[in-house]
Amino acid sequence: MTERNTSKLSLYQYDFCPYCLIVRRAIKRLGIDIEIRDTLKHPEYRQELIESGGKSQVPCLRIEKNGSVLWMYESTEIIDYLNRHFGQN
Ligand SMILES: N[C@@H](CCC(=O)N[C@@H](CS)C(=O)NCC(=O)O)C(=O)O
Repeated sequence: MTERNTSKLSLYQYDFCPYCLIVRRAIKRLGIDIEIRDTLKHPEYRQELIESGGKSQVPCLRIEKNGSVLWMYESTEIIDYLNRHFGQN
């Protein structure tokens, strides 16, 4: 089922990361609104990513669902997730 509520998603990333760019392009193509958290411009986001996600690697999609949080690393996995949840099918 197509879902439009993205309020529980945020993307940890930074501008000059090529893997982040392809995720940002997928977000744009899908026309969804996801909070972007730049880990270079905002060291507190990087710290949060390391402490809660487990590593500083970007992109990472933070998914908050039913009170629990999932930290999804890997651009291909993130794009698959977004296509599954927000793509038209
Ligand atoms: N296989 C990963 C590669 C991601 C990756 O290599 N990201 C780099 C930035 S382009 C990174 O996070 N390096 C470690 C760091 O910045 O702490 C993916 O497709 O998402």
